[in-house]
Formats: sequence, structure tokens, C-alpha cells
Amino acid sequence: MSKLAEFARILDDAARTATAIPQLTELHPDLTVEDAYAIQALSMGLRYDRGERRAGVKMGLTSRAKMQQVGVSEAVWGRLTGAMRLTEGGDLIRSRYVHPRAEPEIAYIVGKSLAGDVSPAEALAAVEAVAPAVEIIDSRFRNFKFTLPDVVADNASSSGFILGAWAKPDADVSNTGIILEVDGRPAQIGSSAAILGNPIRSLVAAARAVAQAGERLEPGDIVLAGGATAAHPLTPGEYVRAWFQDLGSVSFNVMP
Ligand code: OOG
Ligand code: MG
Repeated sequence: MSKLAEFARILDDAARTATAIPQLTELHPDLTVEDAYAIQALSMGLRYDRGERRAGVKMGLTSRAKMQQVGVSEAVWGRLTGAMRLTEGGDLIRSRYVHPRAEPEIAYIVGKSLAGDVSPAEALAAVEAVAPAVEIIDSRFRNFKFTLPDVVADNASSSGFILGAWAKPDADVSNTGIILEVDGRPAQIGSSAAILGNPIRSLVAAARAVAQAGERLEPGDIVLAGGATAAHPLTPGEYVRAWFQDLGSVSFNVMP
């Protein structure tokens, strides 16, 4: 087995069994970001082989709050599968994760094939709908600590997502107020403008990123634009609700 395939297997096992592992770069400090994207693709291939379906992509580290929280200041992307989706208003089982965190995001559903260098206007024209969303991230690395190649290989910490009601594509989400509430108290407050100045730029970045991997965004794909605030670490018993100005809310319960 090649080294990259071995890393892909280690990460897939860690995700499946919710077991923390040491950072890949601790033993292999020369791992490049390019290697890391190859590992990510191989590791997601193992999931597709088990029957998981591609559902879209997630952008990460697209806001300053997120970059500061994890100490990595370059945008990353990862792949979403249908199995990662949780029901709005439902339960998240804490024991299925290593150390899950929730972050409020904007989700786009793509209506037209999109890839490569596109303008924000072209990206907007390809949007079929927008929705309020919460992403559940769960780094497979010990203590949620990683370098850029580590987090890229780990599918950008992606582990779950919850979507609220879809709104029409012309809903203006460029500066949408967001409150992440935990047990009725605000835990994080922000605006979608924190995402690259306007979350549509995240869709532009997603189109460019998938093209570099020889892929495209296809009709029906979901694109998560990235956390607008720092992420909230989840504890059993919590009731989490993210409110989005004019778009509604997304909620779930954290069960043991
Ligand atoms: C990396 C993934 C970042 C976002 O929305 O910024 C991310 C991490 O923080 O573990 O999903
Ligand atoms: Mg995220």
C-alpha cells in the first residue's frame, strides 16, 4: 500500500470508530498540501466504496473567527456525503464523535454545473436555493490540533451537517445576522459577511477548488460556505439552535 493510501485508511478508521489519532505531520513533517488532498480523495473513496453518496462540498477556514480558533489561516475544502446529514430538530449522538463542534453556516444548493474560474455573478446565477445550516466538525486529531496538511487530509474535519428550510436564490445572504444559541443563551454572534466578506465568494472558491481536483459542482450539490463564527464544542444535554436573520433557524439536541 502506498503511504498516501495508508494515511487515508488511518483517517477513515479514526472517523468510523470515533478515535483520536496523532497528527500525520508529527511523524511526517514534510507532508505537502497536495499530498493531503490526495489522501482526502482516497479516504473519501473508501466511504463511497461502502455506499456513501457524494452530496457536495464544504469550504472551511473562510472567516477570521474560524482561522483564529484553530490557528490555520488558509481556506480548505472537503467533501460531503449523504450519510453526514442529520435531521433538523433531531438528535446528535455525542458518542459517535471524537470531540464534535457546531458552527453556523450558509448553504447553497447548486442548480447548474459550475467549475473553474467563475465570477461572483456567475456563481450567484448557478444558485438554486440558499439555506441556513449548521456544520458539525470533528477533527480526528488529538485535542482538535492540526496543521494545514493534517486538516486537509482529514476532509477538513467534516463530519455532519444540518440544513434548515431552503429560501429562494435571490434571498440576500451577503450580510445575514446569525446567533448560535445553546440552551437559549447566545454562545456565538456574527454575520455571514464574516465569510470572505460575502459567502458567495466561498461558492466561487469551491468552484475553483473542485476543478483543481478534476471535478465539478453539479446540480443538486450542497456547498457549505464555512463557519461565520468560532465553533461551539458540544456537550450532552445541550439544545443548540442557530438563528439566521430572515432565513429561520436550525436546531438539534446533543444526546450522550
Ligand atoms: C477545520 C474546518 C473548518 C469552517 O467552517 O471553517 C470549517 C476545523 O475548524 O476543524 O469547517
Ligand atoms: Mg465548517
